[in-house]
Amino acid sequence: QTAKVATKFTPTKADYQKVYNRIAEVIDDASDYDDGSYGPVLLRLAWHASGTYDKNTGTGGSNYATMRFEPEALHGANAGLHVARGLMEKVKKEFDWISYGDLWTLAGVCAVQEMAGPKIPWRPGRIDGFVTHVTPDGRLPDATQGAPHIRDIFYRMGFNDQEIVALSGAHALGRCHVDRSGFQGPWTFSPTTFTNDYFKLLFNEKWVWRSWNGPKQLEDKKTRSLMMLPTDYVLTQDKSFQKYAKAYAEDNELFFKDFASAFSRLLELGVPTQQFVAAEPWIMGDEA
Ligand code: DDH
Repeated sequence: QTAKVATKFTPTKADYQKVYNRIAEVIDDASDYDDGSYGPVLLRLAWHASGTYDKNTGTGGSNYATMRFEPEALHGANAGLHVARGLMEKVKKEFDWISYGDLWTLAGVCAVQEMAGPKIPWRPGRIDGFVTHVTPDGRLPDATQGAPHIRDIFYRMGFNDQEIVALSGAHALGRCHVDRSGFQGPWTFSPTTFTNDYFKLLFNEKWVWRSWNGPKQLEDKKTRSLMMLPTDYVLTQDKSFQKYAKAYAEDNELFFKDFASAFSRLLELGVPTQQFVAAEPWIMGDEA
């Protein structure tokens, strides 16, 4: 007689690749949504799940996926992200062994890569936490503010000026929604393709304050169809930010390389190293 041994399912890279492939299908199944892709809103979910990290207390970050809980789901900055969480809930039903933190960060990686961006090194190991792990409101950037605020927020996560600017290039993608943030419109003419156009447009277009009833935002003088947030425009005004923003406007390859490394790090903030199942991050999507 053979003894029955209870075996715990240990997912391999191939299993995570299956999740990635499913997310890629979800991203494209969006003919009636925004610009025809769920990629931008999924990227925003991965960023807001990770960007709560505080290096001084070691709290926040993607480890416990605390945006599942009401206090954090209702934080003003997270308005609209229920769309992204709802999409991932369906994927979670099919692959119930993956943690929410791994799922959401993998969705961010998939979004960038499927929208023609750089490969983002990623590895699994996040665990689901509890409501007690929720961080206080106010840890994500406020678009109405200036350079000191941007530095406060991102230095708290452990990033420097160059990394702040590189990460901001994500605004090549997606758009603002009046019913989510109060702001309106896309930053670029190709909001579902990852490019350095955000930086190019910042310097090549003339940006003027939009006259409207909404919050202060800029529009391009020529077509009046693009927008910049006050925090975006600061990247052209602050001397240190400007240096990096110009470099990224001139060199797409440099932007891709620096974005990939800063974003990969962002996704791992607050995750104890011993939790990661692999010593080095993986490149997903290669065997899709
Ligand atoms: Fe952002 N972002 N973001 N952002 N963001 C918005 C949309 C998107 C700020 C404010 C806003 C990053 C940095 C900043 C994306 C990615 C990233 C919106 C509009 C506001 C407001 C939301 C809405 O109405 O739907 C501010 C302020 C900052 C800052 O750094 C000072 C970073 C670092 C990222 C990243 O991914 C690394 C993406 C993508 C969107 C588009 C979402 C969508 O639904 O489309």
